[in-house]
Amino acid sequence: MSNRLANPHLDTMASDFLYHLDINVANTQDTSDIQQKFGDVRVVCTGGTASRMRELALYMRKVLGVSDPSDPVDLCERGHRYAMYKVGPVLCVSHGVGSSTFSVVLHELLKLVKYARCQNPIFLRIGTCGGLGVPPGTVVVTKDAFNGLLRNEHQIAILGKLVVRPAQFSEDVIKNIMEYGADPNDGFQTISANTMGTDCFYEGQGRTDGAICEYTEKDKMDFLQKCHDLGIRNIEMEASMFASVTKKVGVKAGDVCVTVVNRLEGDQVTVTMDQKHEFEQRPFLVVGRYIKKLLSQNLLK
Ligand code: R2B
Repeated sequence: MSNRLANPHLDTMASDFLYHLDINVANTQDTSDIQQKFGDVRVVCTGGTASRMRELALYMRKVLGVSDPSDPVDLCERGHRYAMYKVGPVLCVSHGVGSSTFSVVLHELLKLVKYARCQNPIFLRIGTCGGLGVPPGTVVVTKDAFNGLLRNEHQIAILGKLVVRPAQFSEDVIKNIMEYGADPNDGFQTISANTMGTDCFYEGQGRTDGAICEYTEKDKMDFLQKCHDLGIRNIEMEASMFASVTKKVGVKAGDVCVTVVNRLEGDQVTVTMDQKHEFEQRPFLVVGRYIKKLLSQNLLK
């Protein structure tokens, strides 16, 4: 990551309040306080809920051999929007549901690591998703991110115009996660495949069980088959935004999600909460091994 983001206006700001994180960069010319607090961060892990990110923080303590009996501290508690935990060089941050809530915290996190002068930090999303032709519990490491129009890009309205940006994740992050994170003895499959990120959980993902539906079951199945033919094996709500923003600013990133339903067999998520919880540990395992290798072998370049 270069020490500049894709925004020349930032260079003219004397201070910068990262509002949703409740972090004040009081002097952008002298960020030594931010550097002291966050300068050692090498990996930023993001995921939907605050409780899952707290659990991930506890898990990362084990992975990194950090012995700390105290309760993890939410560094953004006063912001009341997102939760952030720090375990040595790893940040675990919640992002809510979907691209819109995620993009808010992503912009602020990218500015945070810039002000903190972090060295080539890697951004990861650890999430849940619907699967496409794979059994529930499968972990999918995203290759290309498609939007709801089945294009390998992200679209965003800016100043009244549609701006289209490419949405691919870093090839070496994908390769390293597959090589060091996946283990055939895990008892579940970890695959690398394309992901569709939509702006809506119901109609946007072709579900027939939302409050509105104006298509038939056959229309839905034709669409899902088309997705499958494009190599899409999971559907969530963040991948195309996440891939495009990180690509635009030159930060390496990866998306690792566990499927909770096979959409070729139904729309409703019917796994029990215990099963869902067990599934949610799977990306922890994969990403935990990857991060351990990354930090020990200094793959962060
Ligand atoms: C997967 O799970 C959430 C919706 O239930 C959403 O964040 C996603 O992409």
